[in-house]
Amino acid sequence: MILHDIETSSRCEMETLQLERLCQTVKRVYENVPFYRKKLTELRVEPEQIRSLEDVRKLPFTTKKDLRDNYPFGLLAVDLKACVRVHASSGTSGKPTVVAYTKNDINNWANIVARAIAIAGGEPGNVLHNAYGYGLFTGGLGLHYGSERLGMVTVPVSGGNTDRQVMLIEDFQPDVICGTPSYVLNIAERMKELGKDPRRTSLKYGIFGAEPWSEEMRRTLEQELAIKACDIYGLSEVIGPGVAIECHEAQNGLHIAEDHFFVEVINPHTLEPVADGEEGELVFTSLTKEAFPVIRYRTGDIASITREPCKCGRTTTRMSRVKGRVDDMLIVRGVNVFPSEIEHCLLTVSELAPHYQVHLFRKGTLDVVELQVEVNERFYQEIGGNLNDERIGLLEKRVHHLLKNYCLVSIDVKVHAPKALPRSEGKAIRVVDYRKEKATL
Ligand code: DLL
Repeated sequence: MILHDIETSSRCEMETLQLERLCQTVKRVYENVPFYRKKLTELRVEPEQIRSLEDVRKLPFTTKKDLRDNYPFGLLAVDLKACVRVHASSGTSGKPTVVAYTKNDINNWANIVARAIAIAGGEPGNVLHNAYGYGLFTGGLGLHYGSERLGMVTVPVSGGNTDRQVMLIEDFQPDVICGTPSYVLNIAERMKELGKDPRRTSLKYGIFGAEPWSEEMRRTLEQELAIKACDIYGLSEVIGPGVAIECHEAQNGLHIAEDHFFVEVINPHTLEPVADGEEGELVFTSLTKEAFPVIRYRTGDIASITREPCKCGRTTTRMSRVKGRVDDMLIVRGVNVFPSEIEHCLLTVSELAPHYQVHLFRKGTLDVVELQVEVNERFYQEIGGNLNDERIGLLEKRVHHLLKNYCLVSIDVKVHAPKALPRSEGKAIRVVDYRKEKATL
């Protein structure tokens, strides 16, 4: 369902709107945020010098470190009293990064997410089961307000308490489910444990994001739950969920809400733009935010973009699936590997379950990468629950070779019984790094 004319506007119309909003945003931060005023002054850039979209390249980048250095409210462009909400994203170390919203920001965000849900197949009057966590994380409340704005019956379940999720899906008959792909997979697994068939629920569409997931994981989720699954992307620094989403018609790239966010893709080393279709780091400039505008925010997320029209009729720029974060990338003996590439390989192996973690150890001076993965119930039964069966050793070798061919690195593989690995209730932890702990022993 196309909610707004801007989704099908010509490039010229979209770019005219973007330029007008970019100029307003630069003026806003120059006048109201000392951090940006100082950076622009150092670069000798005045807001009046921004006359075309290419001029965005005259502007400074903003990083997560800048947000931390100005914790909690140093980058606000309005008085805190003019805000009605704050969110934060949990940092891996130290303080979280904090963002704030005015009433208009919340209103715009609800419209952005309503449009996103409609792009992914939701319709007014549908029931939406929202299993994203409610709280400082933007997933729960972000989807919640968008769902209400679209006129859906919104079930604010939040993450966790999986048995209750199963019961509510059975009783409330939702059409759409939202959550991290890893958590929704756990809900499906729990349904089976409880003797229910996850393919026979009322669900038709899934809106999954907040963590990297692969095309194979999409296939698994679609098969397990008999739904159409679309990828939703966003980050709290830019607004939260809704920055981009796949359409259910094509499921081929995520439509960026370009009337609110200007996208660039850069080489993270040279900081120069890369060509359309080439992978690089996504950089966003907000175009309509009042409380917390961001200029050229370096997301750390790796993807590419295309401006080719989509078969759904929308003309907005699309981004590819996010392959991973620059800081989640493993460098194994000089070769770069993302956990999503490991996921891609292991989901093609019929004996394995889609539950895995990558562990990093140090043996002497060498870094060792070990993939922990579960076998599925069927294969476990076949080997009579005996992990010493010679077929396990052969399976580990086979997966090792598969990874070597696809990712070009040597990764040790350790196969476990079903349900041996931790399950997520939100963002899955795919990489556990034991190297620092070992070093301090
Ligand atoms: O994860 C916002 C969100 C909520 C997006 C619900 C989608 C659905 P943060 O907690 O600030 O915000 O984390 C943002 O999560 O920079 C990416 O690394 C990752 N991420 C988000 N969506 C996707 C996705 C929310 N679809 C960080 N695919 C981002 C891959 C994603 N990674």
